[in-house]
Amino acid sequence: MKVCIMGMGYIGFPTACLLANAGHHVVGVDVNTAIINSLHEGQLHIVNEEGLAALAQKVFSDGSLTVCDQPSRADAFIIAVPTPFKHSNDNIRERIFRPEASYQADLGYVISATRAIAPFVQPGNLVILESTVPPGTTEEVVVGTLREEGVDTSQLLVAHAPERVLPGNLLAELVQNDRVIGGLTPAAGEAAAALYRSFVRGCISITDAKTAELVKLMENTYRDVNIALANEFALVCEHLKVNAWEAMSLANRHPRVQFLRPGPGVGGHCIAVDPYFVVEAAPTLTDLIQTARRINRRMPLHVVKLLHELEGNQPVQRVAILGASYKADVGDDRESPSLEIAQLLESEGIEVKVHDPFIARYNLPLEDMLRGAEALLLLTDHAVYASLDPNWVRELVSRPLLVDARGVVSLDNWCAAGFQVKILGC
Ligand code: SAJ
Repeated sequence: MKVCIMGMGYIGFPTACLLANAGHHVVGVDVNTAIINSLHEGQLHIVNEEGLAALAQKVFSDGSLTVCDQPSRADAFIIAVPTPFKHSNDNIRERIFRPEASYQADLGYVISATRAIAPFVQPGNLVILESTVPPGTTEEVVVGTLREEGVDTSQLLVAHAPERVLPGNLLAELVQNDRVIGGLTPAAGEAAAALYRSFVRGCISITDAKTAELVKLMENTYRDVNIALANEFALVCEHLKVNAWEAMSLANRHPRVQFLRPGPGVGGHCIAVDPYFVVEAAPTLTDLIQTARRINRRMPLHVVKLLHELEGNQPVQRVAILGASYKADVGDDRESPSLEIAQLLESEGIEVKVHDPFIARYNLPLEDMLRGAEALLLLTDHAVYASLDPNWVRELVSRPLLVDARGVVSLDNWCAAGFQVKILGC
């Protein structure tokens, strides 16, 4: 089958490689010509993903995958483009305190990708939306836009096929994870499922499009609410002078309890975004979801408060942040709490340096950014930070203050090296 995939991002590109490897002829399309050019030069724009480089090299060299900036006729079209939310204001405090219902889904990329394929869509083609969207988008926006472009959609097979992959384990999860596929008609669901069965080894469940759209949002909202519960108990434990990490570890020994981990906030373009799509669909029925978002969105303020408690009556002027990425051992700073905390500190006139070994612009020599720092904030639990030698760090900083927002450092070792340490949740 010939497949045209719109969006060569961290979902579209690996999916294109897997479909090509499964015997399809795949054309990958992206409007970002820098991505297309780097792929033509054999350079991947997605790194730290095991097996992806080798798979890409194979499907490019055997010609089963080609990439360009324009769609073309195909038997199946997959739309895998971003669906961020609209930031009405880049003022960090404004963003933290904005009401939940003011966060709207930005479907601009979905609409433009749909318009781009319209001239090439033929009766009988399969059109699949992979992007995470508010319930109803597949029918109202994808089919609606195709109709606006003059396409007779009555003969199309249209479906929604959300992904569940965890960055850092993309290929394995795209192949192994179960998948939910929702068709606007049963035939569309079956046709989409048949296409994904060419590389998915997990169980494929077929339902209708709106159910599949909501299931995806439910999965990520579930995670956001449970992270908020962990964060709220971290605040309670600080108040009661209980070690939250010990308490949650003990609570998790219950066969039906599974606390997630407290942290400096929720980043990434999924968990931090998708719950708002549910709020947008049912603003008066989502008190818990909105409260959880508020709890998680305000964690960066709490980390700044921990720093100010640690500095006492000698305000710090230079802070070093360990970790720009929104989560451990990946290089992605979208909606990252680390960068929000940096903005909050800079708004107080504090000089902030950010280090991250997974993101090129922050991958400066660690000792250079530690030198002279008056306080360290460990905000991303990259494995490399958990193994830092506190005595080596002590030699570099001008004041031994550490806030650990991920509960990963050894309190005894850092205190023995002369640090005053605040651990979130303790
Ligand atoms: N986080 C915590 N505590 C935790 C877990 C996560 O504070 O216990 C924070 C992380 O530090 C990060 C954010 O939440 O800032 C999101 O982290 P994540 O581990 O949920 O990872 P994502 O957003 O990369 O992936 C999620 C996954 N969804 C679920 O686990 C339900 C993934 O399967 C989805 O495919 C992905 O969203 C997506 O694309 O929707």
